[in-house]
Amino acid sequence: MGVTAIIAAYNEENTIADVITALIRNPLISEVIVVSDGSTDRTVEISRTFDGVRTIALRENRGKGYAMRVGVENASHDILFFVDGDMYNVTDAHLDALITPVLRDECDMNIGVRNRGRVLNFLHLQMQCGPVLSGIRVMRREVWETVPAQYMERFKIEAALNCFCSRAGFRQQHTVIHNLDHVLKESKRGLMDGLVARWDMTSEVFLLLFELHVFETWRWAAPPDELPEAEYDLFE
Ligand SMILES: Nc1nc2c(ncn2[C@@H]2O[C@H](COP(=O)(O)OP(=O)(O)OP(=O)(O)O)[C@@H](O)[C@H]2O)c(=O)[nH]1
Ligand SMILES: [Mg+2]
Repeated sequence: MGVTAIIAAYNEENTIADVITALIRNPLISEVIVVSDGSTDRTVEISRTFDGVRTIALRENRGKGYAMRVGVENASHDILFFVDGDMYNVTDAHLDALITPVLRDECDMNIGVRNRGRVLNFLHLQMQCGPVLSGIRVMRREVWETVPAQYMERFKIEAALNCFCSRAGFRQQHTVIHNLDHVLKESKRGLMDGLVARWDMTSEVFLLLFELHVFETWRWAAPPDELPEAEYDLFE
């Protein structure tokens, strides 16, 4: 089974080339798709310089989950590997540790969790203190398809994947990844804009967790299940 790597990227001109380079040289990955979510920097230009990488340029910023959905619609393979565009120090060892458990059918979704030290890892993963929201994850297409369209939105998508993957009885695994770094919002956008973006992301996820795990049990009406068509340019 082939693996499609999908990078949903918003203004990642500083790191996207290194991420793409790591992905295209990995023999387990058959296809790389970059979905630029209305980026206003050189993300699309840089991505287009790589042979064999499909670059999808959404004309406006639609949010991470939406960009991932467009990536999946254009993916040729049934194992989907979502990768953040702001990582650095990505090695084959990282990629193999994430992909191999799904290829070997040891799980249906493998979530890459950045190492935070033994105590915090234990609290986070074994004691389940707080949701595992990492965007670096590999899954079978069937897992992706468990998520209703209205949750393929902005930063809701990771919490929604966790929830609907479990509800459908698919197997989730966590793999701790060492020495994989990423750029924080505050350094990408500046302190104030970064803090505002962090607040938006955190409150969105918190409200979604409330909705999925508390409110949904007694909600009287389901929201619409359709998202509007995306407008984009495809370069390959
Ligand atoms: N498609 C899309 N992707 C986004 C958007 N905002 C961020 N991303 C991407 O999502 C990934 C993670 O984004 P970050 O904002 O760094 O979020 P994070 O890494 O969870 O949080 P930090 O701890 O602040 O770094 C990167 O690949 C971003 O390019 C957006 O509006 N649309
Ligand atoms: Mg980041």
